[in-house]
Amino acid sequence: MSFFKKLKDKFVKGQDVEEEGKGPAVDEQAEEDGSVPSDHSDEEVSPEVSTSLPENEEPPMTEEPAAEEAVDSDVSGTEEDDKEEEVESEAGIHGEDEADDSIPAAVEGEVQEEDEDEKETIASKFKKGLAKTRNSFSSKINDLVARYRTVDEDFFEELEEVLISADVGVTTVMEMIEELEMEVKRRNVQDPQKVKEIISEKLVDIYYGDEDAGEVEGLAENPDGLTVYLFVGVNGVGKTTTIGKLAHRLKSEGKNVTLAAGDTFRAGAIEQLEEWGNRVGVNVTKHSEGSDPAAVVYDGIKAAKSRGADVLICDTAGRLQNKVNLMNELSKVKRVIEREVPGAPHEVLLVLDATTGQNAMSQAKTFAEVTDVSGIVLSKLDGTAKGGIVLAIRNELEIPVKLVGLGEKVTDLETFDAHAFVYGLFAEMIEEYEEE
Ligand SMILES: Nc1nc2c(ncn2[C@@H]2O[C@H](COP(=O)(O)OP(=O)(O)OP(=O)(O)O)[C@@H](O)[C@H]2O)c(=O)[nH]1
Ligand SMILES: [Mg+2]
Repeated sequence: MSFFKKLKDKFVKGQDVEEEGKGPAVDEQAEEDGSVPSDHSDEEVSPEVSTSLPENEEPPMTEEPAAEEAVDSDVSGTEEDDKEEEVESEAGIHGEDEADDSIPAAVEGEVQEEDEDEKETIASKFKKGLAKTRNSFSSKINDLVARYRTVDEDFFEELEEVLISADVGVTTVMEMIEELEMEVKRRNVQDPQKVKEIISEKLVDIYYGDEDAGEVEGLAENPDGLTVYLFVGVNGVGKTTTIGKLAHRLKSEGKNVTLAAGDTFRAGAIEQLEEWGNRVGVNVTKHSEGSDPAAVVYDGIKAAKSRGADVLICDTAGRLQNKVNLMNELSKVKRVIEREVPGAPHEVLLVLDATTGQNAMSQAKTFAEVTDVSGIVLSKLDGTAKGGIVLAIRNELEIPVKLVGLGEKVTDLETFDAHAFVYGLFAEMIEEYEEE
């Protein structure tokens, strides 16, 4: 069966195709959901990225933006007094019912509204989330195949450029072009139009590599007890937001979820996670700013166990003064988790911001050096025209992309599915596909 036909059968059947037309443009959508708790509205992410993990040990000790960032924090007054408490502190553990009851009506309404969207299919979410990439990538591909009569060397050279411009990554592109050339020869394809389909097929192959194709990799779980997920990544990439989204998703699957506010470093970070906790109605364990994250996580585990929680998700700081500090902090947190819950953490999820392109690749390499990363969360795929980074990450780092952020709404988090991804890239072509 043709590959487009396969994708069409899988993703288009039963789907309301016209919905694309009415779907809001990505930017409008972001504005519409501006209510997402965030401290980054005016923060520039990429320039900081390189300074946040310097190779040497010299801490640059740059600005700690406490003053600007903690604007809406009302906790600051009590922080000083709480600072001493550290490990034994129970102050951070909310009362059992507090979280669920304390959702303001407005917020609850918002989540309900978004539950409607949850009925969206995976296909339509990838399609919407990848609109920017698709618009740029597909039009380049279409333009390319329209200009060539036969598939020759120049064609492949231009295709190479198109793929690289989508951030697929040079190594991955080379590999892919080589395979494409072979495939085109093998199938004796002359018509550039037909190459589109082979390209889409190869994109999936590249993602899965030599492994059995088609397996969507979900998050690992603890079959007999508490599952612990640890989130890591530099500041501003979307850790806290993703934790909120994941908590919402797990909760709607019927799981009892609790969060630990392990980012005690950045001003306002604890409140941001709390806001998410309130919003999705899950418990948050916290200490005061500046306290020991390992102690927070320890208390989080205690709280999770005593509440009979199924999943504990731990937030961590994105910006420490240097790599050694980061390494020490993460390994301490991890040691506590390992000691308290055998077999945990079940996932160490590194969040990367898709809009930072190749910078995300170097962050991944750095984090892989300081801790065992079990999976990648690629956030903000909706915000880039260079969604090809997914393939580069998987192919060049050999770390699976487990989740992708496709927008700012609480429901805009999806398990990564390479087929749905490729469908998102070629949606119109696949929908219009008719077998000859
Ligand atoms: N468009 C879009 N925006 C996202 C997505 N995920 C996160 N964001 C936005 O990215 C910004 C930063 O997100 P945070 O969750 O605060 O990032 P963080 O990694 O926790 O940052 P630190 O706490 O400073 O380490 C926020 O404005 C989020 O709304 C996504 O998938 N799509
Ligand atoms: Mg955060």
